[in-house]
Amino acid sequence: MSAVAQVDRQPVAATGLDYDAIVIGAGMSGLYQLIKLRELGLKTRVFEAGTGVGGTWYWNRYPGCRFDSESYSYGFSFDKELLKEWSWSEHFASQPETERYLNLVADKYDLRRDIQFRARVVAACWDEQGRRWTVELEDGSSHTARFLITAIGALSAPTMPNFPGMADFKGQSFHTGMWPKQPVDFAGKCVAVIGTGASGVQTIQEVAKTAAKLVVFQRTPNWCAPLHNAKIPPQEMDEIRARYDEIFKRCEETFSCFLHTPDPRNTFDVSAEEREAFLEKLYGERGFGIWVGNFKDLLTSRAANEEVSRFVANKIRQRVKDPKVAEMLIPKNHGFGTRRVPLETKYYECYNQPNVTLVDSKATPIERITPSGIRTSDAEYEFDIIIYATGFDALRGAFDRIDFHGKDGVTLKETWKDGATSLVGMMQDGFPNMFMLLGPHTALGNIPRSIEFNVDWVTDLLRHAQRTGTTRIEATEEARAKWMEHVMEAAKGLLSMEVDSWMTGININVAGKQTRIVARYTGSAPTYRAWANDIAARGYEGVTLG
Ligand code: NA7
Repeated sequence: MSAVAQVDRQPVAATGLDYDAIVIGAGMSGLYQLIKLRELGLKTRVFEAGTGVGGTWYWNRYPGCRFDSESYSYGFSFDKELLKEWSWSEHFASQPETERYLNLVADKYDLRRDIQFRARVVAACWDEQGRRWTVELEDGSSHTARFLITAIGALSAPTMPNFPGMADFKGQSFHTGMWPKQPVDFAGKCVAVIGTGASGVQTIQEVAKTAAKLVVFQRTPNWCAPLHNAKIPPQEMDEIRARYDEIFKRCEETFSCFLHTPDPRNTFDVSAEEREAFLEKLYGERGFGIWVGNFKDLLTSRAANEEVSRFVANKIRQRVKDPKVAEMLIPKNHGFGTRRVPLETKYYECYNQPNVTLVDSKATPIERITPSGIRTSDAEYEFDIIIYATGFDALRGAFDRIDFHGKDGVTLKETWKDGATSLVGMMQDGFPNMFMLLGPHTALGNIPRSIEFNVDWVTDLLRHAQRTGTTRIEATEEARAKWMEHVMEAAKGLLSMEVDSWMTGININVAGKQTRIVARYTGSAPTYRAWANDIAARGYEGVTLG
């Protein structure tokens, strides 16, 4: 551990600044970045809005929240000792287990002494003359540092709908991404869930177990597929542990860093029988295989996509007893995999239960929240609890909630008024010495794999700055423009780009953000890493060091 990692307000010798580096957020990115900054001997402060570490796994404590990526492909890979010590109890770990895991990491590295909790950052301003950032917290305090690293998450700015009457509801209401710490009891209660994305699906299948009545308000059905979760007995965990090198090597090689990667064949390269058997096999396997391990043209060929969609639609028809309800659950306006595929455990069977009702909230829209429940265009419902599983202002939402002022006082909001841009998702010209972990246009996929890459890349750049006595680092406009050209090129021809989702920036809860955009990098993770590594290998070409 670094000897200079005090949490006091003694200025960093020679610079007069409070810290060498400020990190915003103590989720997986912030924790790992803190560990790496200590290795560089940088005096670092992490500001975290919550009262504990974990980020996504701290805030999303809604019932049923768990991984959709295999647990052993999701944890940190950098610490061999930790890999030996920690046992995952299930192939897809639940939120409480992941939160425990991240707390163990924080304990092991004694990270909390450099983290200030209940510290929401509201503004950050660059001072060109002093080559420093001043970060302002909600409590009015301000803190200076040479470098600013945002570890604020890609899906961390929850969005609420704007139905009239929301404040008048007399029961309890929650957003899945801001779930309270104290358990919520559904037994004997009438519960509404609004939204059927990945969070809604996980919530619904859990709440349906105990609620007296559950009404699901679905605006757009999603294509869901079975998770096939299972416990990991100790002996199997030992076997997994012995394969960690192989597991992480595989994640490094695949398109989105998952254990699954596209099958090299096209959908119609094989006979109808072979195709059916392959899809059947994928549907019976764990995790994202049916989405990211499917025929390689699934997400680019309309005919291929229709064929796989037909297969999954039939599965839904087989699983849901009432044919009318089954049809309501089958997406009609987008093909399989063109939006994030929620993975489920008996989700469709919930709709066979007498206590669960599905409402088509496109056909009969929610008109208002009443003091006792929800009024749609054709009915009035009474509820004890309303759950908003209405998603996030993805990728740039967390940036928009902080007032970033860069060079010449220009704000990040102004800079991104026609859509967010970046150099490899990590830097933006006009904002020197600011680095974004999981910023817009990073490769997402299996997120911790991207986090580790992003943190290592930023750490190497800061190490280079230390060696060369550099105190100012800024992406060039040309390098950023070239990367953005590549981002746009990579998205061409993808069926997902035609569909409304957070991946295309169509999130109708956020005023003024209904323009179709390419929100994330859609090329492969290896291509993404090669691009970023190439910048470093060329002595940080495209980055001005001064
Ligand atoms: P998503 O996937 O964005 O889903 C949000 C859901 O909420 C979706 O079904 C929306 O319907 C629905 N929604 C949003 N606003 C409204 C209003 N105003 N009225 C009715 N329904 C609404 O968010 P999640 O939290 O489930 O998942 C986000 C990511 O987190 C996920 O991709 C994983 O990577 C983890 P719509 O489809 O827009 O019609």
